[in-house]
Amino acid sequence: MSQQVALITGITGQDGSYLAEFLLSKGYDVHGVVRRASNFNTERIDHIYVDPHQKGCLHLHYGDLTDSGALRNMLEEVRPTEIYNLGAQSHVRVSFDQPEYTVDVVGMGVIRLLEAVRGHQKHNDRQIRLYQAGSSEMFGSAKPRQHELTRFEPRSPYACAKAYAHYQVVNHRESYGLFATNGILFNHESPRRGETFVTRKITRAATRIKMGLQDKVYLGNLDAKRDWGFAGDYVEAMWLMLQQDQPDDYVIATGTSISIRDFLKLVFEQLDLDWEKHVEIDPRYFRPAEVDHLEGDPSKASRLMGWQPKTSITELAKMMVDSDLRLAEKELVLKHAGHEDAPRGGYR
Ligand code: NDP
Ligand code: GDR
Repeated sequence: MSQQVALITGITGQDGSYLAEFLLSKGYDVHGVVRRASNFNTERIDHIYVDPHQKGCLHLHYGDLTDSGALRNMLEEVRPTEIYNLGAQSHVRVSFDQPEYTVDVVGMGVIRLLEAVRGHQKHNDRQIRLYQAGSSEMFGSAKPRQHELTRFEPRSPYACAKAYAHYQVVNHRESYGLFATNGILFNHESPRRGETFVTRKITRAATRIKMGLQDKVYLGNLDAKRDWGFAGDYVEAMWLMLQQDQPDDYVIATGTSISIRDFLKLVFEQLDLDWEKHVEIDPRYFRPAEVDHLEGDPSKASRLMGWQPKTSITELAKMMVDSDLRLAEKELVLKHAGHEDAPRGGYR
């Protein structure tokens, strides 16, 4: 088989980093799109960029989902066999503050990419398979358990933009025969999760509290329920979707859900702490519209691709707590050496 070449948008994010590791381990030539930033933003992939022992190769290119010319040029240069579109302004709460920008990247970004793929295929007589990172947020207020045929009832600018992207992918598949697949992934977390998402915010705070580095954590709605899996398990599902004979849409989830309050208990108990002594509610973290309960039915993915989640919520919480404990320990050493960090920003 000829060399598989993957192009990943959002490679610097949580999922991008796990997916890049996974594809490199399978011998892929991996290319990633990186945004220009005034600080280094490749922390999550630096270990694979410098490691010369990986089987494949990792290459980075400047680009952005708002820049269609750059996307088209990249396809000509990289000539990928598979594209994984993970790039996004992915924070639901922030999408209420930046609706236009979010829709531009999350919604319009996908049509820019689809059109670039369509043009490339037409002029080069070669096929590119495309994975689109869809989200359980598209289900919004639809009743659990949600599956591939559940109607979308989005509740945020982010979710509306993801739903738009979903239908564009279906439309390009049906109109032009593109191999374009939607993964509808429920929440997935890891030690690399961004610190402003609720699970990581909690494990980061609880471990810092354990080390005496802070005393309180301020949160919003504790009643919402989510179906949380491990990002490492979910990137394998992305890859499997592009190995099928036909493009399709798949829900990826664990099939169980718990509330934010239950996750708090789970984490604080692992550290022998009483969460109620350390958690305060700050209305700034409430959303104009909330998604109350997401719980997915992954039976199609299991039946057709043999995919199963491997990590329980307790194992996931432990993995995140262990990793954040090590971070907090490092912070403590620095603090004792007189290098105290600035207070963590309240906007998080
Ligand atoms: P992250 O927020 O961790 O990563 C997002 C990535 O997108 C980063 O690499 C970011 O770059 C990049 N990005 C942001 N804006 C642009 C842009 N304008 N052009 C190109 N790239 C951009 O997200 P996750 O890794 O958690 O999620 C990956 C994808 O899956 C996203 O599309 C998300 O919406 C979706 N998703 C995530 C779920 C989850 O639970 N994690 C569940 C369902 C869907 P930078 O590092 O420079 O900011
Ligand atoms: P979500 O994840 O919105 O599901 O989107 P997030 O962790 O931000 O929120 C989950 C739930 O926790 C509640 N919550 C808080 N959330 C944050 N961020 N901060 C808080 O302080 C806080 N307190 C309570 C929220 O109200 C919400 O109900 C994630 C993202 O990765 C999306 O990109 C992805 O599409 C979906 O998961 C599936």
